[in-house]
Amino acid sequence: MENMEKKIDEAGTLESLEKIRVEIFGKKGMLAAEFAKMKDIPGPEKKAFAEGLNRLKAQLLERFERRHAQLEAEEMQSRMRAEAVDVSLYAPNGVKGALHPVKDTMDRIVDYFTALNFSVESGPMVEDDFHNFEALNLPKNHPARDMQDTFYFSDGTLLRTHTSPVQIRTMMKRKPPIRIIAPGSVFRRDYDLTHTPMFHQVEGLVVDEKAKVSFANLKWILTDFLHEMFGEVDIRFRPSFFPFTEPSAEVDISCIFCGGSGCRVCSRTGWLEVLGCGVVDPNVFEAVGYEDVSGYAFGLGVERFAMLIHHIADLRSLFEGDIRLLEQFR
Ligand code: 2U9
Repeated sequence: MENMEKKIDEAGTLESLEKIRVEIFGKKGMLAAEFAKMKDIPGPEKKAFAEGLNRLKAQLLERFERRHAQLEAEEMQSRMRAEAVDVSLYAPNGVKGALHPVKDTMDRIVDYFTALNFSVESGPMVEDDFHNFEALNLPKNHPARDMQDTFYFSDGTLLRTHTSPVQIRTMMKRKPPIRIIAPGSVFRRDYDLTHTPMFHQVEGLVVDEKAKVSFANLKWILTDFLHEMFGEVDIRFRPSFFPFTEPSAEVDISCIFCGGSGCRVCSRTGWLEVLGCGVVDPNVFEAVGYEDVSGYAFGLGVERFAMLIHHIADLRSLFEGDIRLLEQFR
């Protein structure tokens, strides 16, 4: 009996413990042989004999289970040691990844605005006429709605042509004040040197009580933003027109290639157009059921920013997936 306990305790592996289990508890094992002796025990002593054997069985079982748990834990430990990976090891010749310049630029833009307490919103890329056009004061006959410019599906839905429907959806589910940016992919039927059918925008929208939002606020934030993105450039706001803003402006920076003296990139003007913006048109607020508020909005193309920041000459190289482009951004 002591011999059996010792055997259990000394089993060095789960495999040898299993052999011992069969030896003790198996059909032809030591306990079965002891129980078989019952038939030769005289009647009055049978009960005590059986009790003694059952106690022994319980003791051995407990011993076995304890050892089994120990061995299982030890084997797990040694397997974990054997399979451990030291992530701090120096990796010679390791190939590092890099963010795509569009993603990197998008992150920098988003970081600027989130630091100023703007929240980041997103929405569907397949949109309907109301959210993409109607609510944005783009009337039924507006050229942007043309089949030539917009990808339509046969059921009348479309690929969003700007991220503005995200702002519409946000206003319709939330009350002012609103302070959001909407980064994302947009789609237009255009393909040439300076246009691709899919590109990325970041748009911003601020809405609050009338006294709290002005064109002056818009001018300040965009000026600060452009200095953050392009350094010490001159900035000018030019009057423009968008259906969803009134008044509207386009924003130029002094050419970062020639410093403003005129070169091929800026078409000898000394200026590069980088943003559109304006004060939100009252018709937009009417469409989403907002009253007594004022707001400003802006929009930019991320690819254009990426090309200017990283001096990339051809827009299409951003979409070719050539690893030699990415290797330059590690
Ligand atoms: C709502 C109200 C107003 C977003 C705006 C622009 C001006 C703009 C272009 C920049 C380059 C598009 O990617 S681009 O071609 N965008 O000039 N975007 S104001 O105005 C909004 C948006 C949503 C509810």
